[in-house]
Amino acid sequence: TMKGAIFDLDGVIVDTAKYHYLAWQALAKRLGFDFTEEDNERLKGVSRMESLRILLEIGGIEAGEVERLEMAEMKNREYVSSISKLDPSEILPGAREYLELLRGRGVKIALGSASQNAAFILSRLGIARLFDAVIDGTKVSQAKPDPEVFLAASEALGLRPSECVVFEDAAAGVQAGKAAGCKVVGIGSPDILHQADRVIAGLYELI
Ligand code: G16
Ligand code: MG
Repeated sequence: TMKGAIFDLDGVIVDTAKYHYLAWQALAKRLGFDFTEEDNERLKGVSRMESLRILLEIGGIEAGEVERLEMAEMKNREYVSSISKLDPSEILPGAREYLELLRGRGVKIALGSASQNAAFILSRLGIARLFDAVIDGTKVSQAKPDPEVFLAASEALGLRPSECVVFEDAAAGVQAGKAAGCKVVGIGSPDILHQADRVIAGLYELI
């Protein structure tokens, strides 16, 4: 039985992908190329610097380390300005209810996100208090599909990975959860998330 639940943020609790997209698109435009919604799919669940690497590859642009850091900084400023307007109405259907249901059952809850803006987003959404631990991009160095974020989250909950269930929308995240030794519920399409133990369309299915 599940003693701990570890939630990815973007695509599971809130759709921040659209704000990431707008910010990456603005950067691409400054650099003189088009960045499509289809291209954006490749950035889901991927860390900021790896996202930038993919974006520059799409645009066929070479840039050194210092320049890359400046670009990532520019994108993040744009992104943070749009997520500053987030409010609880943007919590994905069923997410809050499911978190509350789990708490009522005594299940420990952690966040396992690649984002360095995760704590800010949870507070904007008004759900920070529902998490016993927050493991995010400020605390881990290896990006999903590396299991680090989920190993750290289960440890922070004082549980073994095998006692935890990971909820993930990205293929790399599902892979990371399995590699950590957790059970994984994929959120999205079974075609993409076939490595998950179970796939659902959204957390509303579980309430
Ligand atoms: C999220 C998004 C990614 C984003 C990453 C880093 O991951 O899915 O697109 O690049 O965080 O975000 P930031 O630039 O805010 O550090 P997750 O793990 O919550 O799905
Ligand atoms: Mg995600």
